[in-house]
Amino acid sequence: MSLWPDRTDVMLAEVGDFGKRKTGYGLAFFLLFAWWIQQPTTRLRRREVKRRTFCIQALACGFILMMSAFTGRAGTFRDDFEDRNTDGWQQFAPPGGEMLWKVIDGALEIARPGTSSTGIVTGEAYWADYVIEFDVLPVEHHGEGDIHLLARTQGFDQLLIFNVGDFCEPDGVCVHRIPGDKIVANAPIGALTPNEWHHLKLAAEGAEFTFWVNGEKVISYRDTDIKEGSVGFGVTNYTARFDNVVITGPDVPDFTPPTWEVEPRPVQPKGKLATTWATLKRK
Ligand SMILES: [Ca+2]
Ligand SMILES: [Ca+2]
Repeated sequence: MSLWPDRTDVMLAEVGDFGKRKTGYGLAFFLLFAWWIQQPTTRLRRREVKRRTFCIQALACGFILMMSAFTGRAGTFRDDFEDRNTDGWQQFAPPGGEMLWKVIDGALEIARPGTSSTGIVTGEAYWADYVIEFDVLPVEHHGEGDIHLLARTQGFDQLLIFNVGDFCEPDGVCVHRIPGDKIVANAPIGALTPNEWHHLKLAAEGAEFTFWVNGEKVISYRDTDIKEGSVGFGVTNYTARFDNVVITGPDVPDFTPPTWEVEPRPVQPKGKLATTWATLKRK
């Protein structure tokens, strides 16, 4: 199932699909040309056949080089939500029902008090390697909960949740792995300070996952089994705003909204994170 709807952000899907169509047409044309050029005619001499075969080999090398360059090119998807819609995004949890995520003042806002999570994702199930980063503003902390970054998501059967909050034990970052439903890594950096913008970033490269909070690398996690899936974010027991999403990767289509501002939003300096984690043990 594609997450890209046929509306404003249809350009995203178009860019990706166009690339695949172009590749298919190029391959078909090349094979047809290779077949045609080697067809012997009554006037064709042995030397001419040799010359044409050499041409075919040279063209094949060029085509392979072109294809490897094309398929190895990483795309970049950006969303600043200034167009006031959630096109290209799909609410991941809770499934079905009312859309909880709303664009307010050019940012994606979610209000989710209580212990039930919600998430929103973008991309495709076959996306493997990518880097995602975004700004997040915890507006209200309703109780024990987290801001989530969701990676390699295949519905509820598989996902890695990089939590930042005070649900982790101790407070800070913890990685929740599904399947298994267990915490597989943590970093006691404290919860995010409310009402300040923060910057979260994750790199998923093969089996290696690296997670940064406000520019500081806080988690390196290795997982050889969770290989593909869409990407996004979510909250539990928070009201929060998300903005300035940037995703890069080999499968990611290029899209930058015309309203995109290159200047990153300032984040709080290191050291202002909550520091109560060291003494808290709740379980
Ligand atoms: Ca914005
Ligand atoms: Ca949009």
